[in-house]
Amino acid sequence: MSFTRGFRRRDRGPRDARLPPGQYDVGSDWPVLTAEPTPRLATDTWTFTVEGLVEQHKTWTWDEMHALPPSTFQGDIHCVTTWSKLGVSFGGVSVDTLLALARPLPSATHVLAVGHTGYTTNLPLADVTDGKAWVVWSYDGRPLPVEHGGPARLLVPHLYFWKSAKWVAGLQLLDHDEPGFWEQNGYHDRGDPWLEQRYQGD
Ligand SMILES: Nc1nc2c(c(=O)[nH]1)N[C@H]1C(S)=C(S)[C@@H](COP(=O)(O)O)O[C@H]1N2
Ligand SMILES: [Mo]
Repeated sequence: MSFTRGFRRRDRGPRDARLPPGQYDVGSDWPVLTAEPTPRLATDTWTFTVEGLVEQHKTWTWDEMHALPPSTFQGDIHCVTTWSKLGVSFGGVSVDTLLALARPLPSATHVLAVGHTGYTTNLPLADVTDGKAWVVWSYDGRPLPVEHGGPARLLVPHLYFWKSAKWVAGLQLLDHDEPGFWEQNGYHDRGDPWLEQRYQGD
């Protein structure tokens, strides 16, 4: 009997502990999932806005965003359609940095992330604070490809990837939960992959 050490297959062999239940490792692929036509956004007119229940409504231009303290994420992303991508790295700015400047009011409990295309997704404020969410414009040290949300997308890697709005335009701070695009179409309100919160009722 002989073994090939390190032999791995996608559907056999030891399961990577980084994979949440029901997920598989997509490897070097990166599937594209987009509900709307892919927009071409020019960075010289691009803006990101934090508004709603904040002390200071804030809008940043592309250059202003890049002047903020940089922040990177290294880890894994999980799509509700069951693929996960392990060991990815993104660069941009922490949502904490943006909220520290806009200063959410005590009444703010949720955010609605809005895309330049009109795509929306909702999150509890606690899911985008304390180092859990980013606005990112680089992937693996290169500009984020347009089909993956470039020039910039939201990144909330601890939740299913539909929460990571591509072509993100801003965050609205709310005192209530407001279901976004997929959440209105049967997907779970929060979407924790470790709890398999895929659909409403999960
Ligand atoms: N604007 C926008 N953002 C979006 C989506 C979308 O359709 N439009 N799809 C979501 C879903 S369901 C997933 S799985 C990821 C896919 O990101 P990717 O295409 O970079 O893999 O983006 C999320 N963000
Ligand atoms: Mo998805």
